[in-house]
Amino acid sequence: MSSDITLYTWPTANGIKASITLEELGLPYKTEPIDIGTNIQKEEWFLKINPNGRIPALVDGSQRVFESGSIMLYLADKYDTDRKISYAPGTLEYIEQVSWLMFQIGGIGPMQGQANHFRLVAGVRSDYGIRRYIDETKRLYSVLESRLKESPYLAGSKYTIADIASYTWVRRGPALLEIDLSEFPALKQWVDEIGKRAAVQKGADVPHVDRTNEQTEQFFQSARAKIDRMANSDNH
Ligand SMILES: N[C@@H](CCC(=O)N[C@@H](CS)C(=O)NCC(=O)O)C(=O)O
Repeated sequence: MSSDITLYTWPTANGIKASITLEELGLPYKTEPIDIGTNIQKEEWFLKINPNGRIPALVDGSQRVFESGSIMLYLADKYDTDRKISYAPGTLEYIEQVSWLMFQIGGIGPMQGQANHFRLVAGVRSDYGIRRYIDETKRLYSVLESRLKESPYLAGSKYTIADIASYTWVRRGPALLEIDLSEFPALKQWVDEIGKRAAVQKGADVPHVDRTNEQTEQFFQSARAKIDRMANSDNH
């Protein structure tokens, strides 16, 4: 099947869900780097592709697709005819796959996103905010842990887009939030295994940004240290 795909993205947890999916499917695509630090994603031309002004977004011929979850479903439904990383619509596993995908989109993404904000980015220090969102992130990880104790992958016996969606967030839990994944052994094993896939490694580097892992970790550490130096601003 032919495709004419342009992916507008940046190598963040949401961005790489789309590039990893494209790499897993072996689909050709063009990448338009959207450095979210410069706010190009709020420009008029980009809002026509994603009215929400965020990455990732994709254009395939005359079709625009925004929201990482809908991009993954679109690519799987249209191009994964061999069912390499998805289950076929109409099957029991398909609904399981969509359920775990929505669990990530509605749970881990927003909660871990807020945890990242309070722990690394906020202009004030809120111990309440940090605790609340890290605790909630860990609670969601424990839901994944329970599932992965009974099933090799989230939707069943096969690695699917549901795994990709949670993987991109969970892999960053330790470096960003100092979450110790050894508390979640099945989840840790799953993260380590998915991280070895060639398509995952390739897709996680789209677009390539010239920064080593050490520099990235150093950047996260300094951001946390900056928050730690502030006085807690919560009213008790
Ligand atoms: N629910 C959206 C969230 C997208 C999102 O929050 N993207 C972030 C990067 S991970 C972004 O574009 N941030 C820049 C901004 O908010 O302006 C999705 O899953 O695609």
